[in-house]
Amino acid sequence: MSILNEISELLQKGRAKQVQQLVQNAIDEGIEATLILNEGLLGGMSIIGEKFKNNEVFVPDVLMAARAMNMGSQILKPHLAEEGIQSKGKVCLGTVHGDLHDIGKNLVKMMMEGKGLEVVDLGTDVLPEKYVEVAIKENCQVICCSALLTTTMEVMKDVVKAAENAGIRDKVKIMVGGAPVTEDFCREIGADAYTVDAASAADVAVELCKG
Ligand code: B1M
Repeated sequence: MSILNEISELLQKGRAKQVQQLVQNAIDEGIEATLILNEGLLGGMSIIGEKFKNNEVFVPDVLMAARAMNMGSQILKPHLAEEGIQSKGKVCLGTVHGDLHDIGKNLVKMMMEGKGLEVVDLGTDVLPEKYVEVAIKENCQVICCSALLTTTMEVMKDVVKAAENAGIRDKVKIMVGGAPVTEDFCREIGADAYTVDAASAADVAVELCKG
């Protein structure tokens, strides 16, 4: 079995320490960090997601896999980031109100920091007004919202409205993403940008900060 398959298998079993060790071994073998992320960690996470959907595994299994995912990506962090670069802008980022999924949001943060952006992490379950309050206080150029549930993605509309009500809509860009979110949805709610993954979110945020 290849080391990337092994990482995926161990992640599915929630063996966080072994995942961490194997990620380190893969780096030492010279395997690219993005490949380890996409094929090892995210590969395993997507299999767990399918099993969760089919009731083959349950919440505790998913939580253990999520912990392994987070610990594995911590090892990758310095390898994904271009260190020591000047700030290219400032954004605030959070998972919307009612939603506790944070793995994708954490990856977006990691990629954005890697591109030289300052990221104010608001965590999960973030109220629309909180994004706006922090964007004003911290002088953020972009508000970034993540959602994983079809029910909570609707909160993104309220974030756009909250920015309009606070009179900052022309000064701050709003980016949206997460598994159920689409380009059409982004347009429909009046947000500025949607990206399908964390790496392109970081590229687009850098561009938006330039503007
Ligand atoms: Co939940 N969950 N979950 N879950 N969970 C999903 C999302 C689900 C699809 C599973 C399923 O049924 N197949 C389903 C949603 C169904 C729907 O809405 N249509 C679901 C459900 C139903 C639930 C609960 C309601 C289950 C329950 O309690 N009955 C509950 C809700 C809790 C809540 O939030 N209020 C729940 C709970 C949980 C756990 C706590 C057990 C755990 C979360 C742990 C954690 O995050 N710390 C969990 C997990 C792990 C999942 C799955 C298995 C994996 C999600 C994940 O982390 N993926 C998920 C199934 C799946 O996705 N296959 C599922 C990996 C992550 C890297 O991907 O977040 O999509 P993702 O991020 C991607 C892109 O989307 C993008 O970048 C990342 C990759 O590059 N991206 C952005 C993300 N944010 C972005 C922002 C951007 C741009 C790109 O710009 C700002």
